[in-house]
Amino acid sequence: MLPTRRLLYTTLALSGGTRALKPPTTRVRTMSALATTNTVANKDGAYVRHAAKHRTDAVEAEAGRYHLHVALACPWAAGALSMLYLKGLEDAISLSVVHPTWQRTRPDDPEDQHCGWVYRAPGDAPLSNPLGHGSYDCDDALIPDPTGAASIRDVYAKAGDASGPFTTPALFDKKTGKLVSNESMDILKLLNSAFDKVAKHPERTFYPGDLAGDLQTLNDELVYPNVNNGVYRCGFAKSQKAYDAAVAGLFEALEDLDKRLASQRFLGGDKFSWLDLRLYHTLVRFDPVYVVYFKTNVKRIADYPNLVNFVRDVYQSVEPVRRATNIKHIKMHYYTSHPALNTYGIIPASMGPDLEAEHGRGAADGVYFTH
Ligand SMILES: N[C@@H](CCC(=O)N[C@@H](CS)C(=O)NCC(=O)O)C(=O)O
Repeated sequence: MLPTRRLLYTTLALSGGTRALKPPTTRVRTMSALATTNTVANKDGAYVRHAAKHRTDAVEAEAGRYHLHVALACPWAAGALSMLYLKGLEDAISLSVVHPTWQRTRPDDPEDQHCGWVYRAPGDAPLSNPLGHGSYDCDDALIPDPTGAASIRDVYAKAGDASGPFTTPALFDKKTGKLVSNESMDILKLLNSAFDKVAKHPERTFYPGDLAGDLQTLNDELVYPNVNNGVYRCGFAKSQKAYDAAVAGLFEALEDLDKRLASQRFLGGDKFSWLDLRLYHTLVRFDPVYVVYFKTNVKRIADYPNLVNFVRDVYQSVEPVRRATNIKHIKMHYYTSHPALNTYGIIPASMGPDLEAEHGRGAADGVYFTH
């Protein structure tokens, strides 16, 4: 049987349609050749995340050599940025922050429809969504790329990767001109210990050795597949069946995590680890964005007493993580960057739970493991 769209065009052509009614084959081909992370689904309509192409577990701990490209909206990048702040690496690793609203990255080429992260400076003219709707300002959180790159795609292209996906976080080596890693799990680990010679907080670790196996297992079996990536599997599902499976897994995992966090302050006990960081950055986006945008509406995080207070506790007790949390960028990105999901780029009102409210889980001091 013919696919629906092809059938529609064929029917119009048979009924006296003109050349203008031909399927837009060139445009479709161009878009699929340069995939974004959310355009890929398997034959059952389930969202499939691209594996990161640039990986490493080794760097030279040289101050001033590396640069981190970040989207504050992106949970993976905000995690990496949190780690950079937690370790006190602001003076050793330079940083740039993209505009939250995806744009055409080759606006002068009508054949090239790729949309992705672009750089703008605070005070530049506001941007519209990729269809031209809305007006999204350039605020003080933006940090343009120091080399003048216009987009993350340009950064990758300069480093020899012209095909993407052009994702954040991306750790770039200024000395070799190469992308060191665009996998947040690698970047977290590298920032945690590989730069200790140039870090202000070499004594802090977020990978406690005695809990390594337990945290990794909890991540691999529950937190990453069902929660961190689970919200994306809900939001970018292309079939009801795929969505149903993702949303069931997500809420089973949230029930489980809420129970765990009833008897312990953090996932590894009374101190804050990398896995708490990963969980936090999904949960803090959940009510302001995912409940609406990714249809994760069985419950809100505000309905889980331990999860909502865990988020508040991290926000209030772990100041570097709070510094990497920007709810305005988070909302602006998701609601304005995918015209197929939100044509007019309207940003809903709620900012999510009050992150400053009392959480009753513990004091701000003593939350860090030490090496
Ligand atoms: N495996 C990557 C995934 C990163 C990722 O998916 N980033 C998204 C933003 S949340 C992105 O930059 N997407 C741009 C695109 O797909 O073009 C990681 O965890 O670092």
